[in-house]
Amino acid sequence: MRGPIANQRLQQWVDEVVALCQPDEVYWCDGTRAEYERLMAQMVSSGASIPLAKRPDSYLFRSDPSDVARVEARTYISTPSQDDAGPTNNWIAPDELKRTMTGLYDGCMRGRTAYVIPFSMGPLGSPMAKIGVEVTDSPYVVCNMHIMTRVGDRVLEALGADGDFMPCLHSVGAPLGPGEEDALWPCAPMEDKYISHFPDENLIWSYGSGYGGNALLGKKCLALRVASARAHREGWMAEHMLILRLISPEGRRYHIAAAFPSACGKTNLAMIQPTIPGWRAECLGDDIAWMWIGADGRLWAINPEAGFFGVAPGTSYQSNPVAMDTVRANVIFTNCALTDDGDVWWEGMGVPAPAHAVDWRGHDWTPGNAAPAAHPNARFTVPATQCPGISPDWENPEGVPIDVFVFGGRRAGVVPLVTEAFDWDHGVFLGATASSETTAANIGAVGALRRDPFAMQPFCGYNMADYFGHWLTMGDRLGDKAPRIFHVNWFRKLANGEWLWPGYGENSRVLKWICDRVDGRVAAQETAIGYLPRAEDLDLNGVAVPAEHLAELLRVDIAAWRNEIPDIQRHFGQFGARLPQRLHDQVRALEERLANYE
Ligand code: OXD
Ligand code: MN
Repeated sequence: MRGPIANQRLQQWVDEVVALCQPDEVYWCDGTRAEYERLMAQMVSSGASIPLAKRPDSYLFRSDPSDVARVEARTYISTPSQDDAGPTNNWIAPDELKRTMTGLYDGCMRGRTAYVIPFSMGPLGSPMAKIGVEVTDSPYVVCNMHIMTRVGDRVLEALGADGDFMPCLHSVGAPLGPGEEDALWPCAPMEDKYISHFPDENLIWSYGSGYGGNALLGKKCLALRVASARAHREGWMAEHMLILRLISPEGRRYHIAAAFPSACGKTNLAMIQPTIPGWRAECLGDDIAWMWIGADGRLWAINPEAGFFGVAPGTSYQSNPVAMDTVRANVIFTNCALTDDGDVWWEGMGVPAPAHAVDWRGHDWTPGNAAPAAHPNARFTVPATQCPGISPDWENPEGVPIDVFVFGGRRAGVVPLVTEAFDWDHGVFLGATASSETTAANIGAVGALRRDPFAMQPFCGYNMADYFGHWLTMGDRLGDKAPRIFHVNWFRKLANGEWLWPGYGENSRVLKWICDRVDGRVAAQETAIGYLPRAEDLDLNGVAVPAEHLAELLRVDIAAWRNEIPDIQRHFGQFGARLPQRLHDQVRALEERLANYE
């Protein structure tokens, strides 16, 4: 046990948590490799973690079958007034939520150790970095936090005696009676799970789930939900965006921040290897961007995370060779299948299914089995430093200047391959109306269409209408230094289900058009929905895209777009008078343009 903590407020908060949760022991994490290995060894001996004979220093965990994804239905933004959480968030008044959760936390760590994890989101020393402290009773969470954030003594040193931190309380919600045997993946039933945010207090309380997005509180909870509310108050931005550097053959660097809903290929795009000769890419982040206006008036960005928590199924040497090389060793896998020779396997890995495996539930599995071997939301947790495509600037405390925003979603129809916004307000409209077919990253229906503004629907910690207003204000402040805004859709399909666009590395062809637009090197056609490339404007040398596919990818289907309007109005209608007038103006302008392009 360490001596007294210099930061009184931290010591006091930990004392309060310990008095409430009553763990058997309290352990302050130092963030060392030895600590990681010790905890992992304990989990191996309990059976919770399976070492992989075929992958050095790598482990497989199987979650409880009920605890496989984020639980949006049990996620709360608890502001004093419900209006401040807005119609897209679940809300319970802070007093009531704290009362309910205090009841659940009372004695919830009995039989367990409370781990205190001081962590930094953002490189220590960056003007943008924020310190959090997570108290958790899950050693799985500690090991994942080691990878996803910067953990330990160096954070306490940076915090000092009076530094500010965001308190993050997490329990799996499964106290142990004397002598009671632990579950391999302890968690609470769905109705007792709460993922709660008190944005006005920069406070997070999570109970009942061990799954990444619900339990690694630095990620979605702190770096998006609480940070977005804080960014609104303080005049910066916390976004669900990858950060990518593209380098032209001449050496010009373009920094792209791109927002896609969960499981829409964000990690693939973050690690893209351009197929166009001479173009290169470097990855700076795959999930979250924090951005602020620098002294030069431009928008600068850092990735607050230190690792990748990626979706495994579908990751292959075809879809994401860089990720495959990143996960060769030193990885925590969750809910993948286990092969008989001691490796992981998942659907879409690009190698034949093993003749026999143990599926994510721990059952025997053979090809032809109706259920998948890996859960569709199976994950890998891996340090960013292991990524062969990581940018030398990924930890630069000053960040990188953003040239371009890209929004996107998964739409089988209607939405073209790429569209450039007419101007900032139109770009905000594209972000605010972005939509996608739902995936397995959240528990719920898969394949239904939902509006997912800026890919922030599950992650915006305040009223989404005010968030739209914040984007408009940021554009006003950035003026002619504002990044240009584009919308992409890699997921167009023919009626027979065939993909229209090859995707993956070939997406660089769209990114090249975007970069050429930024520097005024290529033309575009003005359409009712924005600027689109003409077929000849895209560099398609070396890729076979049938002319009729290309025509469809770049077609603006006026009738289909008219059909979108009622849904956009319904979507905006939920915000009532709080929706900025400038977005109403955008709907009207779109209607008028659609009428003119009859
Ligand atoms: C994620 C998500 O885990 O968006 O990144 O769900
Ligand atoms: Mn995400």
